[in-house]
Amino acid sequence: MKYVEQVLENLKKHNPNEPEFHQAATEILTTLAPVVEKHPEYEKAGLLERFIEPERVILFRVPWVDDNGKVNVNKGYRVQFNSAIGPYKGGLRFHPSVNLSIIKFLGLEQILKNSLTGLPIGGGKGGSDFDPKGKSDREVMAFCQSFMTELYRHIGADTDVPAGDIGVGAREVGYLFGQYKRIRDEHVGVLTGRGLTYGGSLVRKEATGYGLVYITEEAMKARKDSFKNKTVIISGSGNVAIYACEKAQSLGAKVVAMYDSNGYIYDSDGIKLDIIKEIKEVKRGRIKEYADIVKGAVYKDGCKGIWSVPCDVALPCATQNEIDAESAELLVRNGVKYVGEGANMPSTLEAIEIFKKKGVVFLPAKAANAGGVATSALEMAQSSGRMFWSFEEVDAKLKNIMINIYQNIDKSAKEYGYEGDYVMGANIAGFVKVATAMMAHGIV
Ligand code: NDP
Ligand code: 2IT
Repeated sequence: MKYVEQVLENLKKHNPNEPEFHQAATEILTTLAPVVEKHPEYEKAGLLERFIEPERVILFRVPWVDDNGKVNVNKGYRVQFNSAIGPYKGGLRFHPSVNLSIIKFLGLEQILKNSLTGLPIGGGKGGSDFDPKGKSDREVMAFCQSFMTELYRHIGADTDVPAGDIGVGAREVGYLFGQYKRIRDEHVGVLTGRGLTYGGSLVRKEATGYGLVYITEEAMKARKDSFKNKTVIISGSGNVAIYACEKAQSLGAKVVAMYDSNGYIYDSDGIKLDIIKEIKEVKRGRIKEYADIVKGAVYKDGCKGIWSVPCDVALPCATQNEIDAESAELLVRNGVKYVGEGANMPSTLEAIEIFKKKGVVFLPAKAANAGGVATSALEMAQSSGRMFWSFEEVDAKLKNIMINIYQNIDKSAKEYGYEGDYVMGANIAGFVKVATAMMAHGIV
């Protein structure tokens, strides 16, 4: 049996009941066969076996008291996956679906994504099955303080630097940072996505969505195309979705549909983003309210229907496996030309196959959504240097990073004989840097 197949089979056997982790590992490992063939020394060094095994997994209890005085207990996770090229870096996700499989898939993806940014950051991910939805600010604070009261001993500005993800935004990062600082008595860049008054970076809030549009624009440019007058659909209506919408609109695109976990809105005139921001960022409300406010807009229950809306560009920005084979077929039939993944692993393996076969330009998550973590690394640089860069400066750096990522994955795909296959390109380009560093470190 070939080396990669053997490693994948062992991974499935020794990590049962982790379907998301299996899925991410399958996508990655199957594309690495040409790399390990070129480098027989990797097999001798057990490189893939070490690459797919987290350096450390931390699981902990998070007790907290709700507004009724009831004691609640959630699970806390931090997977410190790979520190070959820099300190562990990656977000925290608070969502009731969170389990070890999900955190491990996110951590594995993060290693290659962070490598693609070209900046010195390793891969990690964490979170909890805590659901911030419907909780009071005090309850969220109590939870965050309890979470950090365990996590603080495992992280540090040069060790492991968490940030946001689903359910973790400015409010949560603020409470987490406040507790870290109180326990450690250190005002350092131990979390990114911090507020602008206490060490945060301009553009971090916008970075993932903006970066997604910058890289998609670059793929369009290479095809003498642009966002101008394109019809776009964006799933989700959280941090990534909102700023992808903002940038796409500024480039002349018409965004006609968005969703939250209850259902989607369709506005044939183009979505009014200020109304979405008011509902989502200010009121923490439901997207349904948009159709009550905007004449002519419609709301439909259920998320899946969004993929039946005809579009030129689809930007999935909510969660994993939101586009299955059926939705991919529908998108293709309705004429989609570009799919850029803002969320992590939003397309199933079957959906990716369909996009590839039908010639859709497909930009995989680890390249397309790397702008968020890249700007986190810029935040770390500003913290270490005790500096504060202007919006224009950070935005220009972000754009440059996204263009470089596109060129890098395009080049790697061509080099290995898979022109236009950016899944191959991203996995290979991301992996080679990590592998080279791991080889240099010996068997660790
Ligand atoms: P938010 O919590 O801000 O928003 C998440 C959005 O997705 C909400 O609209 C939410 O709806 C929806 N959503 C979440 N889970 C589901 C689900 N199971 N089914 C349907 N809809 C769902 O998160 P972000 O915008 O930060 O993250 C979105 C995606 O982008 C995630 O995959 C994340 O890993 C990825 N990402 C985020 C980065 C960042 O910088 N924040 C960086 C790179 C990737 P509802 O409110 O109803 O739950
Ligand atoms: O998936 C991701 O890249 C993120 N949630 C952002 C991680 C970070 O450290 O900024």
